[in-house]
Amino acid sequence: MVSDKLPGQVSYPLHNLMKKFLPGLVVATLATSSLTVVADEVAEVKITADKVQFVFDVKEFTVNAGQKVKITLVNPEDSVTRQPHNILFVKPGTKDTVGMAANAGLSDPEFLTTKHAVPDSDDVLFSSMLAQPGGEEILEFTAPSEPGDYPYLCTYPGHWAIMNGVMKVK
Ligand SMILES: [Cu+2]
Repeated sequence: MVSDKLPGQVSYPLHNLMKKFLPGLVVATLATSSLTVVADEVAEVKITADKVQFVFDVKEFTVNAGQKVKITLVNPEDSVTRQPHNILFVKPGTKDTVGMAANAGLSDPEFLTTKHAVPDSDDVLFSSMLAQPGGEEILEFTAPSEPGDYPYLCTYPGHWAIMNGVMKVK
């Protein structure tokens, strides 16, 4: 009679333990892969700049109020325009104001270098650094507690008018 277990064979106590906890594990896995966003889950959003036009591929996304958000801004390696891009999240209704401030920023010699094309404005809530072609920038923040439509835009001068979108906070 062979009493030794084969390598990898599960002993009975462990097997029972697995049976006891497995249903719970399955439920947890389903919950995290569900499309329903859970408040304490990080909303990861990848936003890619178009290679030819000054537009983002994501025009709109929704998060919960107070949710942690991680934005990955991608500037494609094979960008045709070879322009840098950033991403700013601004207060509801202030996209144009911030965009105009960005255009005006060109008179500041540091605007496109150390300031990463981010205008000095109280309407700017969160901003990334400039991503060069072939690069990416990560921007992490906590979504506002106030529900609403929060515009996002690239403030590299001349881009914002069409290079924008809306983060819906519900
Ligand atoms: Cu841009």
